Amino acid sequence: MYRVKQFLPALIVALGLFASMVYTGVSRVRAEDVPVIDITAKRFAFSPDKITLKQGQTVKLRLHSEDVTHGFFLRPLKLDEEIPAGQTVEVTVTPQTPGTFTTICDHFCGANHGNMNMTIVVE
Ligand SMILES: [Cu+2]
Repeated sequence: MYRVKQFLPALIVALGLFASMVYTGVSRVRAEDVPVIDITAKRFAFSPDKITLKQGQTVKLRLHSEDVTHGFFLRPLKLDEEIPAGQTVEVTVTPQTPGTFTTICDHFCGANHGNMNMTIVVE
């Protein structure tokens, strides 16, 4: 009995580690398995201007600004990114609702800013 008590804390830690490893393996998509979609922002358009995602499939969006700071906003997909001038930001998204959505640039970037958008289709 004495020995069991002595090793109990170590046993609990080991079980916890094991459980967290299993949990991580089940719930997370491994980073290298996530498809990457490159999107370029440049006054006053996104390129490509339309992408299609699969419901429930995680993708990484790599957003790059070729000129000034742009926004990337789409409430239904909980996307609200700022793409700083000349920089690249990454955001992971797992769309849950099928539909056709319009992502807008919500960071004023010039005269034609209001027309800067792209379509994300979730099927
Ligand atoms: Cu813009």
